Formats: sequence, C-alpha cells, structure tokens
Amino acid sequence: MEYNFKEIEQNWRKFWQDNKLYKVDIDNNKPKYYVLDMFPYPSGAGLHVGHPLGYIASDIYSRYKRLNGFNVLHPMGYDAFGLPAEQYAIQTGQHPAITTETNVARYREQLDKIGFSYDWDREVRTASPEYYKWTQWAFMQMFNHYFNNETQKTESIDSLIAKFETEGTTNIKANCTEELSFTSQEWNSKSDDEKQEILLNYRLAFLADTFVNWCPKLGTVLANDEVTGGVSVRGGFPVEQKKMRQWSLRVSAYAPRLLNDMENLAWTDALKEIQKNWIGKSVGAELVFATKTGVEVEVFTTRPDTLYGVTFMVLAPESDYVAQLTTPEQKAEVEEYIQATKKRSERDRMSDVKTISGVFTGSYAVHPLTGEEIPVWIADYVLAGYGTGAVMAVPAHDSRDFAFAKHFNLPIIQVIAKNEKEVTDTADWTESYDAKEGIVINSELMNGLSVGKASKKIISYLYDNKIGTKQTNYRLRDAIFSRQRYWGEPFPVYFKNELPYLIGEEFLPLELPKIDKYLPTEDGKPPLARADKWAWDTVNNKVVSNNLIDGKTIFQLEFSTMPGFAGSSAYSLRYMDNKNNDALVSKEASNYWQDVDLYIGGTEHATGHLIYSRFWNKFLFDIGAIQKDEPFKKLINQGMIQGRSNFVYRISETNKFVTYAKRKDQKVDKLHVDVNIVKNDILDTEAFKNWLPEYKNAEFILDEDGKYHCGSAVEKMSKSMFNVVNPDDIIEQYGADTLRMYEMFLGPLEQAKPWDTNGIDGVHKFLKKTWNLFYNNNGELNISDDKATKDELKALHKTIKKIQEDIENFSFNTSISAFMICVNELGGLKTNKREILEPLLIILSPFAPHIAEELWQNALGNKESIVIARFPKFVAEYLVEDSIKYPVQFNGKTRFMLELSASMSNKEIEEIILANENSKKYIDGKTVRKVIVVPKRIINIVIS
Ligand code: ANZ
Repeated sequence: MEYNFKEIEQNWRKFWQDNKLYKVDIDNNKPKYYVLDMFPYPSGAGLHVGHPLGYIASDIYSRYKRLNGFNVLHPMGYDAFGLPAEQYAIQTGQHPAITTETNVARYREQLDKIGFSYDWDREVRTASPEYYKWTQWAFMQMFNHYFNNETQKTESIDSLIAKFETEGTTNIKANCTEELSFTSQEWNSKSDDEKQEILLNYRLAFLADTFVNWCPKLGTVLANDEVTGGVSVRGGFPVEQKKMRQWSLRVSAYAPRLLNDMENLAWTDALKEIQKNWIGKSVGAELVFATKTGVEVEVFTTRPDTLYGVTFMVLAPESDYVAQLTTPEQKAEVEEYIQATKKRSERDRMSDVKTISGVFTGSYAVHPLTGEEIPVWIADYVLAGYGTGAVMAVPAHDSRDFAFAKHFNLPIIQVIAKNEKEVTDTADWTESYDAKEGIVINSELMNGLSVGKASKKIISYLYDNKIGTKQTNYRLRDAIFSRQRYWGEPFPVYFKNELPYLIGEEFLPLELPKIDKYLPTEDGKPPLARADKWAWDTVNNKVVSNNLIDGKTIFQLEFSTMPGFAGSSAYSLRYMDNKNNDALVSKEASNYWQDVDLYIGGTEHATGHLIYSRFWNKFLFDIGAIQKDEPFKKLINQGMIQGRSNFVYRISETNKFVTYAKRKDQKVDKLHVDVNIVKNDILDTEAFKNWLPEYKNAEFILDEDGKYHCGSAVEKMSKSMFNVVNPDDIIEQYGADTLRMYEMFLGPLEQAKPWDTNGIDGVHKFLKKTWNLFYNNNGELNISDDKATKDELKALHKTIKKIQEDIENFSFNTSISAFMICVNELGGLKTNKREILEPLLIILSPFAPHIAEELWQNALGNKESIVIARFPKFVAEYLVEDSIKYPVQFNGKTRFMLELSASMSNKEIEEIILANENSKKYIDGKTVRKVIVVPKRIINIVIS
C-alpha cells in the first residue's frame, strides 16, 4: 500500500468524529488537564499558516496528556462579536450575524482539515444569545457589588446600603470614584434617585463621566490598547479625548491582587513584566497645596523627599482645578490649550518627551513648608486620570519638570546631591538629577538624610501636620465598558430618570434588537437608538415598542453595547459547562475542571484580555461562582509566523522583468509577487503572466541557467504583500500530518520565524520513510512478531525519552529532529518488528495523528484507536552501553583504545590492563606506580 495521505486523513477524521473520541466529561477517576487556545475572531480572510501554529502545539500537548491517562479538556470556539463584521454590515447592509456565520463555517472547515482533537460539543460563540446571557449576567453581578478595600474583596451592594443606613460612610473603606462623606440620617433622607446616583460611585460596574478615546470616524469609544500613536489600531482613524458618560468596570480595585497573584503563575518573565508595568504600582505621598483663593490642590508624588525643590505646580488640562484656578486674564489662552490637548491621545502625551507646551493659569499656590508662592501651570504631560491629576514640579530632579522649567524659564532648586560635594549651580545643568541616590540638601527638615530616610521622615511630618499621607497608586485604570456600536452584547439596563436599573436576571438573555442600518443615528446616538422596539416593560418584563415608553412602567433600554473583551473574559469557564442553562458553570464542573492548566496564544493580549479575564475571574471567585481566582495557570506565547515575500524587478516604464541578480544594472521597480507561484525562489513565468492582467504581456530577462530568480525578504504575513500561505493548499499537496510537523519543525515555538515552504519536502519524506517501515517496496505489509534486538530497543527508547522531555519542555522542533534520526536508524536496521513499531506510533501520534492511526489500526491490526493508547514507558536499561571503549594512557598520553565490558569493577579493569600485551609494550620494564581508572571514561597508568 502507498502512503495515500489524502484518503487516510479524511477517513480517520471521520472515524474520530463518528466515534466521538475527543468528547470529554467529568470523570472523577481520572486527573483532569485543561488545554486552551486563544479562540479566534473569525475574519473574512480565513486562516493562514501562521494561525494554527499555537493550535498545533496545544493539540500535541493535549494528545500527549491523553496518552498519559489524563482526562483532557481541549475546546475551541469563536470570539464572534467584532468590528470587521460590523463595518461590512455598514457597507453592505448584511446583518453581521450572517457574515459571522459564514466566516465561522469557513474557519471550522479549515480547522477540521488539520486534525485537531477538539471536543466540538463544547464550542462557544460569544455572539450567540445562550452565551452572552452569561456575559450579561456577570455584568449584573458587578453592578450589584462593590469592592471593600479593607477585606480586599468584593461584597454585595446591599451590604453597603445596610451600612449607609446605620452608620453612613463612617466606617466604610469602599473602593469608589470619589470619596464621599455622609451620615446615616443624611442617607436615609435622600430620594431614591439620589441614592442611585450615590451608589454608582461604588458599584463595580458603574456609569460615570470619564475621559475616553473617542474615534469620530468609527463612531465609538476605544480602549487604550485599541489606540496607538493617536489613531485607532483598526482602520488608523484619528482618536481624540472626550468626556462622556460611560459604563466602566472598577478593574483598578483589583490592582493589588492582580499584581501580587502573578507570583504563582507559570507565565514567562517577559509577560509578567509587561503586566507589572501596566498595573504600575507607585508608593509615595499625597499632599495638599493651598492657594490664595482657598482652593486646595492635592498632588501625588513618589518623591516627597524633594518637597523643598518644588518651584511650580502643573495641572492636567482636563483637571477640575483648572476652571477653579484660571484667572480671567489667562482664560483665553488656557481654553485654547485645552482644545489643542484634545487631539492628543494619552499615550502620545506620555511618550512624546520632546514637545514641550503649557500655559500659566494666573494663580499661585503656597508651599506647605516654606510658605513661598509658586505658580500653577497646566500642561499635557500631566494626565487627568492618574494620581490626582496635579503634580508638584521638582525641576532639579524630574526630567519632564526640568525640560518644562528650562522652556518657560522657571527656577530650579537642587535638593538632592550625589554626595556633599556635588552641589553645583543649576543654571549650568543640562539635565536633571533623577536618581534616588544621595543625600538631601537645601531642605530644612531633611538635610543630610538619605533619600529613603528623608521620605519616611517627611511623610510622618506631613501626616502629623495634616498636610498629607502616605499613598500607594496604581497606573491600572478602570476599564471603559461601553461601545457605541451595534455588534456587541446589549446591556440588561433601562433608564428611569436618567439613572440605570437592571432588568430581572430571569429575563436574560436580552437579545440584540433588529435595526435597519448599522450606523449611528443622525444626531450621534449609537445604532441601537434606531431600533423601534427597544423599551423595557417592567410590569410584563419584556421588550416592547419605544412608543409605549411612559416613564412610569415602561422605559428606554441602554443604547451602548459591551466591548470586545466582555465576551472573552470568562470563555474559559463556559467551556467547562457550555450547555448549562442555569449557571455560567455548575459547581460540579468548576470543582472538577478548576482552571486552565495550559493556555497558548499571542503576546498581543498582555495588557488587554489577560488583565480583564484575570479581573473577571477574581470577581466571580469572590462571589463564590467559581473555584479558582486565577484563570490561567500556565501560559505560553507562540511566536509570530512571518511571511517570506518574493519580488520581481520591472525595468521602469517597460514591460520587461529582470532577475534579482540583474536588477542592479538599470532603474527598476521592485514588486511583490504571489509566493504561491514561486518555488525555491524561482518564478513560474507562465503563472505570473496569468496572475494579474497587467502582467499578461510580461517579458523576462532570465539568468544564465534560463530561470527567473526572485528576490526575497521576511515581512509580516499579509495579503498586501502577497506572501500569505493558506494551510489548505499545503494540506492539499502534502497532507495535514506534514503541515503539523513542518509548523513545529520551523523553530522554537516561542520565537518569531518566517514561513518558508522550501523545507517542507524533508518532513514529508520523513513520513514516507516511517510508512516504509511497515510496507515493503512492493507496498506489501511486512510486520514481524520477533523479539527486538538491543540496537532496535536502544533507538526506540532513546527517542521515547527525548520526545517525552521535549513535549514537557514545549520544544517541539527538536522532537521532529529526534523522530527523523530514529526512523533513519530503524530503517538502517531494517526494523519491522511490532515490539518497536507499536510504541513508535504512539509517540508519533500527537504530532502526526492520521498516519499514526492508519498504521496502528490497519497495519498493526489494533482494534481500539491510538488516541486512547498509553504512552510507552521509557526503560533506561536499554540505553546502557554493554561495553565501553577506554582510551588507555601512559603518563597522561593516550596510546591505544581498549573495549571492555561496562559492568566491570575497577579492580577487574586494573588486572586486565596490566596483563594486556599492548600495555606491556608501553610499560617496557618500568615500574607501575599507580593505575587510575575513571569508570566509563579513561584508564591512566603512571610509570617511572
Ligand atoms: C514630585 C517629583 C519629584 C516626582 C521627582 C518625580 C520625581 P509614577 O512613578 O509613574 O507613579 N505625577 C503624578 N501624577 C501625575 C500625573 N497625573 N501625570 C503625570 N505625572 C504625574 O510617577 C509618579 C510621579 O509622576 C509623581 O512624583 C509626580 O512627579 C508625577 F524628583 O512628584 B513626582
């Protein structure tokens, strides 16, 4: 029989599916193992060979764990809400659900061809109502909870209300937007509306006026990680800062836990570092500067030791203090500056250190220690959302303050010196001294102290004198949670007197209404404002027509929808129990599956999905809905697969193409050519002419070998560079097993590497060679039941050991090499013994499951699938060498080699070596002083 991969692969895929071999259920007799891929957004372009890299790695691992007796949960689904389907809907009028459906079907077809071991019965789609019911449910729980800073846990909003009713805010340490203070009597005498408004200050999911990244062109708010360089990541449209009433999640409340709990996660240091910086813990002080008008400006500083060096203050242009402190004379200039700031994204403002700008407010503050007057400025390098949105500027020791002071000619006072002698005139400084090392000078209360000691001393002084307190800040922001879009989860929220109320939990899911167009309305409202039927009847608990809204029992529903990360925050939990109608996940399922043991996906999610889902899980854990407060125990980031582009060179303004070697002789245009009509860098010139109409009459000036050699380069894999390789084409030509092994062979999983189809033949040949161990040259089955020889066992067990170690270290590329060596060795030994071939197939099956199953069942005659076989035990004995070749030295010089049994004792070796004829020649009558035997290594005879 020939290795007919097409037929084989199709047959076995059907067999696996028909027999539901990958279906898993809770099984208390087996240990669980949960392997998860980051689920894809099904885009219209389909998968290219870069996408399955991580999926193949996780599939190998899943299969390996199954072979080792684990009950493996390995699911797949779709992150199905998203912008592209909606943009397409805007252009064509086609409902995004239809686009999504089509794309999902295409993805599924492509994924199926690769032979993954997913339990498709557990599929989830974030855009389906049965799924988003639980996204809405989680949101409702967040709305009904607040975060208790004292217990560092979330608690019910009812318990907070109860405290307000009995003791007001006296003993409350709740995480909130703004510190409020009221007595129980004051609370009890408030109206329902007032109470609702106050509670928004505490809820974990809340509505508040916040500065957001507003993208007018996309008509929506974007998250920080969706904006880069002042434009939207998708589409590259300008983004501006705008104050809007938005839903937010109080993610920042969890900052300490998100930071501390990272310690126990098996993630790479690089990724942990990114998250750490994103969470951004700073320890310092908050203190107050009074102004002459009575306004008290609070600042956050990490350097209280530099307090005597403050020579001015800076407010964020958006700060509430600005309006309070701007004098009439300065008003026009300040207004103009505020307008200019709106055009710059927060990231630009933080990263662009060259552009220095700012405006004086006209007001002065009073230094709390010296009583001196210091001017208050506004500048966009101070951000509204961090700390208090105001800074005490210390130009001598902060580089941004320094640049600002130089630019606007403000005084600079040195208060830290490397040592006592390093005190110089700041007028000569070209840069600030930012290091936290040295002693404090020019600072009455702290002179002579080290930076650390000075900080401690001044903080307690500030505290005692009621000027300030110690403060820890986190850079992590609350997550803006609304989008002014159609294609997302609707909020289960209606508005009464402009205040939000939840619909009853039992009426979920609240399904997306139908609308005629997917654009915002003419007056700028989100697309859901187009729905005729989008009001909530609180008596009958159902959606009704807007024209029934009466403000008494029937109210308008929320127009915004939830952002992309909503649906992906708890999907790993839903896979555990995807059919459950009564809970996100049952207690039983959560108890058994616990968390994801291995998560594989890209690093691009480091500050988005991987923060939000950790937050979401911690919240669900706090309310007792799940068992673990961290979702992903181990995380591996696969490297990007880059494209390898090819180029042709057209002599400018002609139809003639020269080769890479000849391109230098004339003026040429370097043009991308479709890599699929190039093989080993040689262009198929006929195919080229047929490729695009403009090349129909192309002429070629070939190289001396009569071929057209292209240029090449490694670039991002993308349609525009014509370097996209479709896995379907590879599978058509070589089969899925070759694709799987070749993707792994390309290099270490975590490294970025270019896709280069040139090497694929080698891997394909390896599979054929494996096949030939079972079938002879005439295609006849040829298996023997004889006992294996020592050499055969050694070749096999060496490989078992290596594959096991490699898989456990996620070093799949070296596994492929080990298989190649093994099959070559076995080929050389003409192995055809079942005792060797059976275990070989089992260890190969995670990598190349189709060929392994075929040979397992049809060549070796096994009745059960290889999927449920057991990974062979490595036997160390087979690797022990029987004999060892010793170099024999005389006074340190190697004279000859001697092969001896590996089991001999040193004493036996000594006897043999002294009796050896060859030895006698070298001893040559001299006295033997000593015989040194280093077991299994060397023999040295000392003579004199
Ligand atoms: C005085 C000072 C002196 C500062 C000095 C630094 C060095 P991290 O570490 O990132 O937390 N700051 C405070 N709020 C800010 C805001 N909203 N926008 C921009 N900058 C702000 O940084 C905290 C430091 O950044 C604070 O300490 C403050 O400047 C500034 F030699 O205060 B510092």
